[in-house]
Amino acid sequence: MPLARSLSVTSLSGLEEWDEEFDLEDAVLFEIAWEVANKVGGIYTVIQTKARLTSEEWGENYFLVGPYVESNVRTQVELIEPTNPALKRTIDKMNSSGCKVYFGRWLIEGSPYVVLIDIGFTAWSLDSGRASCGSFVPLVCRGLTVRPTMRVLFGFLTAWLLGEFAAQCEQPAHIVAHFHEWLAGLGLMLCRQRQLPVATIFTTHATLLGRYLCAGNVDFYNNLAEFNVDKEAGDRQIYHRYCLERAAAHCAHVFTTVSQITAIEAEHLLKRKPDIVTPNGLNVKKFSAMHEFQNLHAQSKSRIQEFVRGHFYGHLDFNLDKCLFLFIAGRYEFSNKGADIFLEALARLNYLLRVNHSDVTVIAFFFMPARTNNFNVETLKGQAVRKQLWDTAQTVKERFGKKLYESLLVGQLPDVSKILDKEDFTIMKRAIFATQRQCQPPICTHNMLEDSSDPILNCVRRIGLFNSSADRVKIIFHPEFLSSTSPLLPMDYEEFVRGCHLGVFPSYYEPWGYTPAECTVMGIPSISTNLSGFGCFMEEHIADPTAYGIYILDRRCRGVDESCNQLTSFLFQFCKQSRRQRIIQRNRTERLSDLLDWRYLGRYYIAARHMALAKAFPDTFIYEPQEASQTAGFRYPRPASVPPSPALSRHSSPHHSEAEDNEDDERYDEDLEAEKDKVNIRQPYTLPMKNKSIA
Ligand code: G6P
Ligand code: 1S3
Repeated sequence: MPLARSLSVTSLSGLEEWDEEFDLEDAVLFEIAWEVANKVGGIYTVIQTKARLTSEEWGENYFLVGPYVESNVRTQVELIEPTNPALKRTIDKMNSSGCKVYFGRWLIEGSPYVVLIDIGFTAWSLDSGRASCGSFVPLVCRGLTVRPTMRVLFGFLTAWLLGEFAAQCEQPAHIVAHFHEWLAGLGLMLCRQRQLPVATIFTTHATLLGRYLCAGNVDFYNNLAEFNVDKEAGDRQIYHRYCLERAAAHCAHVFTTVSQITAIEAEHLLKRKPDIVTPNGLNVKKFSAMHEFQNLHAQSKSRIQEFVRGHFYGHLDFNLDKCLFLFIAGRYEFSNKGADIFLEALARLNYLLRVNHSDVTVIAFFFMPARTNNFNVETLKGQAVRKQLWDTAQTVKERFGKKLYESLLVGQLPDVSKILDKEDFTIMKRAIFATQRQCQPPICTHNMLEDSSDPILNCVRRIGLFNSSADRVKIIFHPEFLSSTSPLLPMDYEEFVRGCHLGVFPSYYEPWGYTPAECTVMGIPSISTNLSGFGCFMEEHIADPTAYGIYILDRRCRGVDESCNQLTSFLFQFCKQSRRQRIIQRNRTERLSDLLDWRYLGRYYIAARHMALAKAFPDTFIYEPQEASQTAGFRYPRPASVPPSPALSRHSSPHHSEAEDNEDDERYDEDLEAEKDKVNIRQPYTLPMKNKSIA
């Protein structure tokens, strides 16, 4: 389905003005990123989740451009012949000049077309003199196969692709090229330098310098205006990459970032204020019944409980039914992602739970990939012991069942004192003996290559949380992303998140932060910060975020110790909730998912494209600035019933019945739905592009 735009035509001779919508068949959208069909981090999620909506909007005229990675293509892409004649000619021409460019459908929702460039082959081809793309690729790339050169080549080849495509179009085409992150930035710069007829957009998902400065213990946000950016980049040996990023931001017709906080950062570090903020959305799955996601929580939780039974074998002296599962996940940037203050807050929480004689046990999972040489023996043994106990129980149960059956057959009730014989007891005793263990349950599930310098392990050593019986807070560090094929914890990430009680993401540097957003759409409460794009976005759109299970930690105006105390207090309050309060809170969290759906957030991308078209083709398109303000957001009101906090909740009041609570919630639900309909939050947003009046 091609893009529709409204054509507003005014005759100079005084003829009537009319508006007409027609198919804009000559407009083509290319979205270019290193993470197209290539999972590295969050940009993959942006592109993958947005694909359905963008495909619906641009239909056959939407192409994603990324690097060809054979292992990814084998599992995710169906290679086909290019459907667009101009693109087919472009790819043929590039291939006959020594490149390897593939075309296919990415097998994700929306099945978008992908153009994948084999950078390695092109590098080899250049090196061996087989490629005839000399004018496109600088000499500096030849003979080099290091990673930065790959990215430089990627930029060159994308610019070549776009230039060739423009030349191959029979009619002058209106091309929009949306580049993500500095890795693709060189392509954008070349498009401008060669004056290609392309409307360019550059989105930065984090600034290179920002990430480096924050990781280096700098008081980043209070000194944003003070940094000597060139010097700082040079000192950190990222000068060339930083220049690419800064130049791409300046060359783009439209420059965007994923959040307001990164917009401020970009203004100071890249010296360009973004034209529009394009927040990240998700492809939200809706269940027909509210309780379905609650059931999924219960199912996944029981799988996590199984794992915990194995991991803590011999030390299962806590009540699993009163056990809360917390987790943090993401790129292993210890302080940027807030793993440092999370650990410190866990130590303080442990103290609070102990002195208050709480019967709650907290298990905090850390999923941050680090270098390992596989699972450790003790961890694997835990699951084997658990399985053996299960098998033993099944064997005894069968023997017991058989005796019971035989007794009933002869019309007698079994003699309960004899139904388990000596052999049964021997089997059971042997199984119990196997659960004895000399050491504490392990903190880390893997053998770490850099065990002695690992920041999480060192912090655990310092705070002394070693999974001992007395500790109310236990820690499990799984230095690898989850996978449903893992022999240890065979769950995928989504399944695991659903089974947890709280996601904890106290990041210091987090341009957006998909992890808390993913929790939200699954109805799992989370802690984020007012330094993360997600946290600020939620603060702006929700009257009382905490009531919805969106805890936003203040890391702007408080020192580290104060923030840590606030985090401890969030965690402690959470531990004091009853099961019923947690269920109510999860329902509320899940209601926020419309806000994070691309159907709502896609509008910012649309506005960015319109802006770029109007800047690149000013004779043809107009951008009306109110488009950006039309994107102004919806604000969730404070829930009708009080927040499910133990201190404030009416649930503890004897006068407030469960039926009253339910009524409150139903009334609130209806009001909220009516409010959402007013701003049309659930429908895909479409805003036709306007073109200039034609005489
Ligand atoms: C869901 C299920 C309930 C279950 C509850 C446990 O709501 O539908 O049957 O009791 O989860 O909640 P909890 O917060 O204790 O894991
Ligand atoms: C970046 O990935 P990261 O985890 O390195 O891009 C993500 C997608 O825009 C964003 O969510 C995240 O905050 C950034 O940090």
